[in-house]
Amino acid sequence: ASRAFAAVPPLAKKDTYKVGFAQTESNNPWRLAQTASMQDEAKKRGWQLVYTDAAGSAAKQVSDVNSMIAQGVDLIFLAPREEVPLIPAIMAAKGAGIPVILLDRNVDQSLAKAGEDYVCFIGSNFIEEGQRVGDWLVANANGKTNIIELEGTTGSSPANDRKKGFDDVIAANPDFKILASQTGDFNRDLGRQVAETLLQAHPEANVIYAHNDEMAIGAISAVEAAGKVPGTDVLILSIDGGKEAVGLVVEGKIAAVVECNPRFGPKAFDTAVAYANGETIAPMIINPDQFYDATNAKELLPTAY
Ligand code: GYE
Repeated sequence: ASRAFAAVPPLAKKDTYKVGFAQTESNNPWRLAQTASMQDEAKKRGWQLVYTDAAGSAAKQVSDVNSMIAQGVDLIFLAPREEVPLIPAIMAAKGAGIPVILLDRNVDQSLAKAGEDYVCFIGSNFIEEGQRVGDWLVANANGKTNIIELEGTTGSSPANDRKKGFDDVIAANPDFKILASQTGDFNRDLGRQVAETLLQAHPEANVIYAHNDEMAIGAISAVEAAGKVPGTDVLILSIDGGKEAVGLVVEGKIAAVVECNPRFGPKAFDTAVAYANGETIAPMIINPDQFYDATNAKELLPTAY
């Protein structure tokens, strides 16, 4: 109830800051690239970075934020694992007078708001990422219309939005059918297991849409284990666009991948400084994302993270 009446705490102007970065997990190249980008930027500016890794637990991430509050950081960068469970952490920081900037994942907009409870969200447009994959499939399917969807972490904004963006495109194209959609928790091995089970249950499947590279790479193993050829029998589509996945596009095993840019450091720190300077901050700051398929993957591979 209090949130409707109090603004986001200000950030004092200082030469250097002590800021927190509450990471959600570090079990994939995307997370490692994001963390490296934040650490490099802190070092470059001479800011102190208090880094925590919630290891895939929203409960641990809440306590990580609470410990940053206790340490008296100036500002908290938070990559909220799920849309709802991190709300109390945002409100606790606000109550303690510490501004929060959300990085890469968003929170439930009916429970907390940019410009009111936290400064802003910086990240990709996940609905658009899903749409771009769907549009590519509709244009390039060549008769492959039977889809298995591997969803990201249940309750996370990228899983919710990548599903919505893609499913809406498919719903508008009645030739295409989503046979099954199940979570693989953004995880390579779980993605492989779920893809194996779903390929057995739906042998007519000829498209797998994975919400991230890790599950797409797991799905390649599942397709091969089923005696099928990725790229020929089953089109595999992904989001993240790390080096390994873009290399697999070059090899023809992944058909197309939308990049989700993990290089947050410069933008995140610039936004904190702009906030301290009293500039108006947009509620959503959207990172630009590349798109890779057979037409450009080889040329762009050196630029992938
Ligand atoms: O796609 C995934 C990671 O939140 C955008 O989380 C991020 C996603 C990214 O673990 O690989």
